[in-house]
Amino acid sequence: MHARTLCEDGLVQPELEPFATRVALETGALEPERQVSERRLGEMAGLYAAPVATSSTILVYRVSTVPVPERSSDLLCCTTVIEPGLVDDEYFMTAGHYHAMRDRAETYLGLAGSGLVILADEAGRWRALPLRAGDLAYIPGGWAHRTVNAGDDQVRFLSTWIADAGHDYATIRARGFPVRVVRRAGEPAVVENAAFRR
Ligand code: M6P
Ligand code: ZN
Repeated sequence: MHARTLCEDGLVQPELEPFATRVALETGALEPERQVSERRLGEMAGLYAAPVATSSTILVYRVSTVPVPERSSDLLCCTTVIEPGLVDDEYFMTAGHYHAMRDRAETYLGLAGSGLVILADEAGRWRALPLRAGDLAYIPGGWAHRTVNAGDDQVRFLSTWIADAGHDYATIRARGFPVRVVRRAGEPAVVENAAFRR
């Protein structure tokens, strides 16, 4: 146990005050909103199969975070809202990452829309999990994760993960995921990613 949290009488001394945050289910916003980041299409050039203008300011997704100390005894929570859209035939998605601390797990709870969580491990195995309202996706340590909006409406979900996990984006930038999610005859299809490097 962490020495700082132990009193002389052996009782755990809480370091943080309990707090409540509202998740506005109809928008995915947090109330109050404290830390919001937006990912625009231009920043995602190279992640989609098709070329993307680095100048594109089209909003792809927004992340609202509940800030807490980034240590193993805390849990980070955020909501993510992915807009519907396509880059050529590839659905809008998050950048995707491994955790810098590879063994750290995460959960996603779907709030709205029709999403897919694509997972990959460093041996090149992959999985796809559904993410619609009420779906809980469990992401064990060692699995990179990317969320795809495979529908026509916003995908909104709540994530919770061990707060010291960190984001490793570089490995995904360099290797990609083994699969992509594309629209075929109006329906989502998971297809091999020709550019994937193990
Ligand atoms: C989820 C969590 C966050 C992540 C966000 C966007 O909410 O996994 O940690 O930041 O999705 O995904 P990415 O960081 O890959 O762009
Ligand atoms: Zn993560």
